[in-house]
Amino acid sequence: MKTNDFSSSTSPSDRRIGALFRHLTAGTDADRVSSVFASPTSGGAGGSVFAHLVQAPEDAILGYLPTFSFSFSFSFDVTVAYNKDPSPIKLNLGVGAYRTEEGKPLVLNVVRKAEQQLVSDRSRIKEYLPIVGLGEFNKLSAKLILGADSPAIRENRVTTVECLSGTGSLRVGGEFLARHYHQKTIYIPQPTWGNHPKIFTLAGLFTRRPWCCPQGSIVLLHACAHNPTGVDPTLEQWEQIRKLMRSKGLMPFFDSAYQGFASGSLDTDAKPIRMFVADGGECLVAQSYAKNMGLYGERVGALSIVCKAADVAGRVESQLKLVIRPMYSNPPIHGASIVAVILRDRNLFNEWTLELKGMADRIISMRKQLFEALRARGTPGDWTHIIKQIGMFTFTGLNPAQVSYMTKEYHIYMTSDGRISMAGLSSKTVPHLADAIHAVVTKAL
Ligand code: KET
Repeated sequence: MKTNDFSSSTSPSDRRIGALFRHLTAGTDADRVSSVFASPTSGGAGGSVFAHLVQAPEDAILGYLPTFSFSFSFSFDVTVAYNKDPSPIKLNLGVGAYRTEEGKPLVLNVVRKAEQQLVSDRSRIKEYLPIVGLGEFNKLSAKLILGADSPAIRENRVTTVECLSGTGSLRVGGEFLARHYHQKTIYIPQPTWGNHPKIFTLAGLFTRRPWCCPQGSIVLLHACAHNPTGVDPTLEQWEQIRKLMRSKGLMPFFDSAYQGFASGSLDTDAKPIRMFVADGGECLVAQSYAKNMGLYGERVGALSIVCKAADVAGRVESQLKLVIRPMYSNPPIHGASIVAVILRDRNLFNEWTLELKGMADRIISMRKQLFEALRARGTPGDWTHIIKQIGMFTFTGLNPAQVSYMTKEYHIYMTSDGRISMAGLSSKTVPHLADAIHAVVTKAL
């Protein structure tokens, strides 16, 4: 039988291959079919069909690629540069990931304990989770962010789906809104986390800065520990924001990536969200366990949509499934199981809150130490924002030229907007950072 002679076969699979062959060769003469080496996708001498692609820029945070646009313009990958830098005093303050006093990544004790429990339980299986993820994790996550006594939970008005950490929760929520909400524009803070505009644009929404939000628009709010500024509204200001937003029929979409990291208390950091839920209105909340449980690489998060009625919440969930299923089918099981073990067990939960407070306190102590170190050096300028700002980051006010100078001369790596991760500092490295800041601000760059 010739290669293209499957049709004469009686075997069903040969007949299917024959049909496929006829489709592929329709409109193509036999000579061209035989000269496969002339084809652009074959392994022949021709160039790649992707040859026209330009090198895409690295991500500003995860790729650490600050692009400096001053007197001489160059860009480089800070991770690569940091890793290549042989200097013993090099310091990476780029990504918002917690480090110990020794500069090491931290796996929480409670996480280790929960993982022990999980691996020793032989009844655990690796079947697919439902499209909405682990049910118990979803319930516990809603309670964690909205409060155990939340009327919205009691009245079954909340739908929660497990998503791929904070980013995945924002992406799923964004696409849900793009498909079903009457307004297609989301107003995002300026400045904000660099990934926000990209996530929402790809989800199908238009992104704008919040100069003037028309009636009914979606507004993205950092629930606490605003990234990158570290400046949060007071509760009184949140109340004004709530009243204003509700009066204009705006839809709040909270990004909660740092619950517990701002104040050290999970409940305190959730207060702004709970104020909005308490008024009986609707909102979306994207939760991440990357920072507060140190589960960065496990990609554990949740999207909750608070609705006005239980039947609406049920229909919302059915539509969320239609967003998720073709995107990644269903979420991973391991990280969500770790979170569920910790949230369901009173002892583990209490231990977690202590460890979380420990991380938050260490960051606050770094703020004080850096502030004192600059004061001791008589560094020009008002540096009180270092102790006033909240959460993982300090928005130093250093410009890209100053950041570049600190990288070149002091081996200190950070994003080009002058954001430093306080969680990457330690008592040992504070003097080095203070020396660098002092040098750079007295140099008039
Ligand atoms: N929201 C905010 C405000 C945020 O800072 C991050 C991560 C996320 C969501 C997403 O986190 P996830 O890991 O998807 O749960 N920010 C740090 C890491 C990153 O850029 O991915 C950062 O700013 O360094």
